[in-house]
Amino acid sequence: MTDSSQNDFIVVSNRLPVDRVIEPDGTAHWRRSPGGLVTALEPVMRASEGAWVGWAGKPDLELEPFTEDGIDLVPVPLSALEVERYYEGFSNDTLWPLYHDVIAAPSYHREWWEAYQVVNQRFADAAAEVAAPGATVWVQDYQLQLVPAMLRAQRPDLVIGFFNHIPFPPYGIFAQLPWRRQIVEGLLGADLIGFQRVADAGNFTRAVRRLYGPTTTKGTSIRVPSPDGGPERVAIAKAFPISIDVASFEELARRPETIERARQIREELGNPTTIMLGVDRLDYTKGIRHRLKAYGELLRDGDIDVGDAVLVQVASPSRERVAAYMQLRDEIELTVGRLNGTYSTISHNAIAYLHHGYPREEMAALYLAADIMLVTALRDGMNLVAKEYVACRHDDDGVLLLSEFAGAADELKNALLINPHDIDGLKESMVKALRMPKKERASRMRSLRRRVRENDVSSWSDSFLSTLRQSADAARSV
Ligand code: GDG
Repeated sequence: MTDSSQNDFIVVSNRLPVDRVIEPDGTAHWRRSPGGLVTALEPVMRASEGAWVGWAGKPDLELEPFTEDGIDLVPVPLSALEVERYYEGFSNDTLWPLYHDVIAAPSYHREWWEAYQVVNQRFADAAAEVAAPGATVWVQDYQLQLVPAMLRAQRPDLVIGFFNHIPFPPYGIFAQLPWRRQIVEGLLGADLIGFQRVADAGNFTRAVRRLYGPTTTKGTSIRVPSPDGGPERVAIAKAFPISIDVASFEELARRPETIERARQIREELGNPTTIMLGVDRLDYTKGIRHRLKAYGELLRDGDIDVGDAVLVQVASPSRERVAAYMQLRDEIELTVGRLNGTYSTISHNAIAYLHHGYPREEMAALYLAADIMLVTALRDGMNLVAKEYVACRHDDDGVLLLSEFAGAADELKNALLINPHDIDGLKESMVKALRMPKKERASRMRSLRRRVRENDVSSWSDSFLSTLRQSADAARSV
């Protein structure tokens, strides 16, 4: 660990980019979690004495800062009650459903909001403590929306960026939040507030106008009043669509062992003509129920035969202590059981349902094996699965069905865009994908691949950080 007050670049996110692994002999060590964010930020971290501030993922664990794989990590402790109220409660049962168009009903509890404020202050304090004078701090996501203003209050010298990985809802929905004003004030502590889609940035600036008056915003610029009556600042709200480490997915998918594993998967599934694939955290925003409904009707109507086609659904376990997620799991597993009971044969299953997390290597093989990728989210900030599928298809084959409610639809226009609420439309697109001639598949996939290559995760972080520097310079020269 470097001198603890000397970090020039700091990332603050709910979770540190490492997981604690306990070996069978009881020894514990840390393993880097595979997310794209770490990959994108690693070069910046190394070039500028970087540090990462976040929770280590276990409640009631007090840890000193440590270095893992060359990254300085600053753990922020959370008690079991804070995990329940700040994380499972306010973040995942208030903000998550509210920001995803109230697909599930958000719960509003004052004690959750209390915990959210206390924990956000703790993250802000931890970042303020390790930041060198004039350092750049990049705060990530909806769990930490109060951190920018809390940080600015104690360290006005810092350059502060914020990126929201999930959608920002229209004001008519956002206005439900009893603490809507405090959340907007928290975000406005940043010099640059980044969103996935242009529409999200627009929703945010409209919320600012509703709360602060119509003259506070012009284009992407927002005039932020000073809390102590001092001079105004300017903050920028703008879209920066996130991406993946395209080259590393492609490299993985080109390995002979991945290609062989993809062949094996097809064989183990009984060599069907068509493999359809869904890969999602088991979350009600992902539209898994809508997908199953459409698939079930295609089986019922005889458009799909279990001897010819199979649906592989990876539903990785997620937020298993939140009631809405427990209920969703029950509903999905009931539906899968019914469909398999009705349509499977001794030799062929209608649906291969997998409630597991898999290593990246297996994911790449699944992407390569899948003839049709189903992304049917009801609302999704971006959806990286869609981009990973495209990155893996170096054979220029495979059809991507993509919900127009996922941020990825703004870029991946050559996918088959669908409205998951329109079950007949979804079925038609699935049949179209099943029958699509090879030539059309190849030309669509080539164009999708060009698009994904143009904006990978390092162009995303470079573009955010260079706009952040410009915004901060402009704000300081006012
Ligand atoms: C949020 C926003 C936005 C899933 N199962 C396994 C596995 N995954 C990986 C996927 C993908 C990631 O998890 C999921 O990313 P998504 O973008 O699809 O969705 P969220 O988790 O909801 O992410 C989203 C994202 O933040 C980034 O800004 O795009 O809109 O909701 O990378 O591959 N990975 C492995 N095994 C699994 O079983 N290895």
